[in-house]
Amino acid sequence: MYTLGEFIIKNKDCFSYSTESLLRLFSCIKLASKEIHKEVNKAGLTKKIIGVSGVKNIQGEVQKKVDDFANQAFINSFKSRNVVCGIASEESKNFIEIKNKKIMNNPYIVLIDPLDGSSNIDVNVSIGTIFSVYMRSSSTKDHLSINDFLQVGNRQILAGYIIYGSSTILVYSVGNGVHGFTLDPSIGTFYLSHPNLFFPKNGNIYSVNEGNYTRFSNGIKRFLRYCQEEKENRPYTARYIGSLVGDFHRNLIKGGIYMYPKTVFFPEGKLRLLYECNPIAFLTEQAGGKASDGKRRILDILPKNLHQRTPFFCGPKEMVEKLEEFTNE
Ligand code: AHM
Ligand code: MG
Repeated sequence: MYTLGEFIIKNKDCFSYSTESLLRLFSCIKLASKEIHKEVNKAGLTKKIIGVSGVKNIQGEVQKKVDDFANQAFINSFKSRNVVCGIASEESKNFIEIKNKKIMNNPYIVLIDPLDGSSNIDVNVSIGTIFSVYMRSSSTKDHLSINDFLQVGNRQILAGYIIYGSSTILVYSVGNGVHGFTLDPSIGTFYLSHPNLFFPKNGNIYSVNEGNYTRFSNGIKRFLRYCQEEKENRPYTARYIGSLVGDFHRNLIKGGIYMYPKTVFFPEGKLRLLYECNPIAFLTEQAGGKASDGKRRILDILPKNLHQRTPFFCGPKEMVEKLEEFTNE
């Protein structure tokens, strides 16, 4: 059984950039995720990460203590290792430039949703971290600019997530398939457990917050009726946790489509293009699937601002293409 580090070294030719940098990036990600794993697993016993922090984040949402804890864990971990020159987080208004001459020479920037689906922590349901890495677009001689972060998703060089569920699993891709590693908490090591993840054929799950049904467009409503029809391998089964990482992870393994369309409350969609949709879209495509805003490929959207939202649909190609037939009618 390979550890994550051994797997990276064995597959070093799959990453076009420096293997040492990739190992260092993962050293940051592993450390912060193990800190979160440790806190999440004793969440019922401590008030440290349960409940609200009293602060609102950039989206105007009340920040949970766990959001703040996870944000700090990742920022500290990335700041203290000489590997990224900038960080943008769903929980922070502006990007952070690491102003250390030596570090500014590093070409990598990271975008992160430190704790997605955090409202689930109070009820012991799976939550996750989502991350993606790009090369900065400006010269290492200059200060970072917003354009270093506003890149199209198809320029990601690394994307992944960590799910804190019945076990803690790290799933990533550098553009050469999708691989999952399960944490053995007794020794703090991630071992390869899910090599070459690929959406299975004949997926039959649909995941959407159906409480928003009356606010969906007619195209989405018709697609949902299609999912519920008794024909071929339908009706599909409905599964929705309300935790993107948890819903996506299940759909990737079992075969299903995830949907977060526009609603009256979220006229642009709820999920954030940079922190949530782009990395999940990258993994989706690497696993043989498709990710779309209903009309366009997610990975082709040029972001206009750091916290931009978008409608989001991802899953096995044939399911997303079927949905697009309805949304494009
Ligand atoms: P968050 O980033 O504030 O945690 O919100 C994102 C989460 C996703 O994990 C999940 O898929 C979605 O919001 C659920 O939204 P809803 O409760 O509206 O169904
Ligand atoms: Mg989120």
